[in-house]
Amino acid sequence: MPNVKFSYFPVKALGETVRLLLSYGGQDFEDNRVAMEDWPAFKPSTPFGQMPVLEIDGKSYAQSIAISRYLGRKYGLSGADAEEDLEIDQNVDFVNDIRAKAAAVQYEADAELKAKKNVEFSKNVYPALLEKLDEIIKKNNGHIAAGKLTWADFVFAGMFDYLKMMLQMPDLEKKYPSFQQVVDAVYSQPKVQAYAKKAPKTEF
Ligand SMILES: N[C@@H](CCC(=O)N[C@@H](CS)C(=O)NCC(=O)O)C(=O)O
Repeated sequence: MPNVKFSYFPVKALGETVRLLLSYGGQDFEDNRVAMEDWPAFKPSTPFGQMPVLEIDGKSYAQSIAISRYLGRKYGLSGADAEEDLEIDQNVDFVNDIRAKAAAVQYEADAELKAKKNVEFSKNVYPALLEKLDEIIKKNNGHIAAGKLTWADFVFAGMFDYLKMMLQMPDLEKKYPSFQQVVDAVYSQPKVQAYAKKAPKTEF
């Protein structure tokens, strides 16, 4: 078994998917939760000056989606063929687009503009995107793509709390029960469950 160390801030956000996938794969790993005050010293040693970073036998890899795709392939969570892989990538990109749109609003520095954008996006942007995602999940029997459990479900489940925070929609799963179905499909996996039980509890 390779020696694996995973580094990310002490939150779920863009890192939890990798922790969930490593757990699903039965891979022992050092869960290196880097405190904000330790980040400046660690940053220059990372591939792109950002986390998450996955270190395998001393070699560091970055980019959360690329790492997730790699782990998905490794643990049998990819598509059955190139077209299913394309569908998985497509729907992961769509989920990520929703997150990025919401993040752009939440990270807006001007408080007045942020409040304005929040109202505007909640009314005119988010509903259509979330309804489309709901439709996709329903069509895929409670999964993000390919009608089965894939690494795309792990991407969604891992970032779900973060997504809710970014969208400012704490009860998102009540409006879209299909979203909870995806989360449950991942967290009901015995090794993921074992990880979640012992992992530090974080808000997002
Ligand atoms: N595209 C990258 C984005 C990574 C990213 O935005 N990381 C943030 C935390 S979520 C970070 O490292 N911020 C600290 C910094 O940029 O100094 C990925 O998906 O891994």
